[in-house]
Amino acid sequence: MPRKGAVSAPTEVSPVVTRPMQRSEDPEAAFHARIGAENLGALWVGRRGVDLARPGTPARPAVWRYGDVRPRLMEAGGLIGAEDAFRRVLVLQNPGFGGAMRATQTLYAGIQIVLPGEIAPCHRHSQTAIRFVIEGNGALTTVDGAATAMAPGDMVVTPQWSWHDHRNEGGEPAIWLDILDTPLIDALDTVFRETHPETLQPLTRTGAESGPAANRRAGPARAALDRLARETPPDPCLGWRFRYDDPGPTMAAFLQRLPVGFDGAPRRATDGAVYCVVEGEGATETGDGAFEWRVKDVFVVPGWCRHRHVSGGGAVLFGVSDLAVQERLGLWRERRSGGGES
Ligand code: GTQ
Repeated sequence: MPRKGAVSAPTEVSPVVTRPMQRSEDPEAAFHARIGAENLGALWVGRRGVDLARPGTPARPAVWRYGDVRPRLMEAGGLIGAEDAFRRVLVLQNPGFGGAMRATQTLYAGIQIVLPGEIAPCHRHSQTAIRFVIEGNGALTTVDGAATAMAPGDMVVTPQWSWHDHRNEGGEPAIWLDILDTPLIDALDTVFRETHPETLQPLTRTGAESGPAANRRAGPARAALDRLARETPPDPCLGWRFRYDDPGPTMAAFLQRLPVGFDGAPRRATDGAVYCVVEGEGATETGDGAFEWRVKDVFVVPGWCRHRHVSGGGAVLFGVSDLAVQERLGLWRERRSGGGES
């Protein structure tokens, strides 16, 4: 950090003052100590050595392998019921945040399990949630009075402040990826949360069979992606990328297809993303190392992290990032590069 003696406060003047000149030997240090006590800090010292030219999230590229996580989910299922846990979720904690519940700078991610017959009780909060179903048929989520079936590959959105509960009426565990904008909403100090008086809210309307909600189903989303793949050439960095219709004010969601033999070009963008592998396998290379992924694995590419994807047999990825809020604020940037770290 800063140079010698600039920041650390000198110890209080000793009762036996034998060298009265000691303090004034470093008047700058004395100044910083004095103003620190007055809740003031010198910008030119605090910023010394800090790279202000580009973003620098502590988030690291990271992968959670489903083969490792699933047994832990089943263990959790034996330890506590969904209703007692309220949400029985294993949180994907990015190693860059020292155990905090953050996957990226602005996004929370977790994997939730609801066993047959179980209920995750009704509540609402000011965060938006996007869920992507990984396995199990027979779960339902009710959002503001309308029940929606959850099948593998479906995306379900819980808009901010809408009542929601989940239940599993099928015969197999239901497991899905939850992505919430919690760290962002937390940074704004606007988190509110309320528990519904009933475990399950009353059903007051039928779910939407058309419009955005219908297009978030596995089949229609995949059909839209395949249409894109038939009609347009693949992007050198992204392959084909279908963007879901408006999943709320902060997050964007994608279904992305990497063609067979994909050897992606490097790219970085300011939106940090969480991906779930829907089909196939491949690898992602970053300046912080490379990792392989396969079906149902979840991985994170932090904001402004230069990376590229490769996939021999082709792959389909589901992705969520904070792109929507960055666009709204006019902050989003991307760079596609041959080289040069900047
Ligand atoms: O299902 O409502 O993973 O409120 C974290 C917070 C899931 C949910 C999470 C939540 C939920």
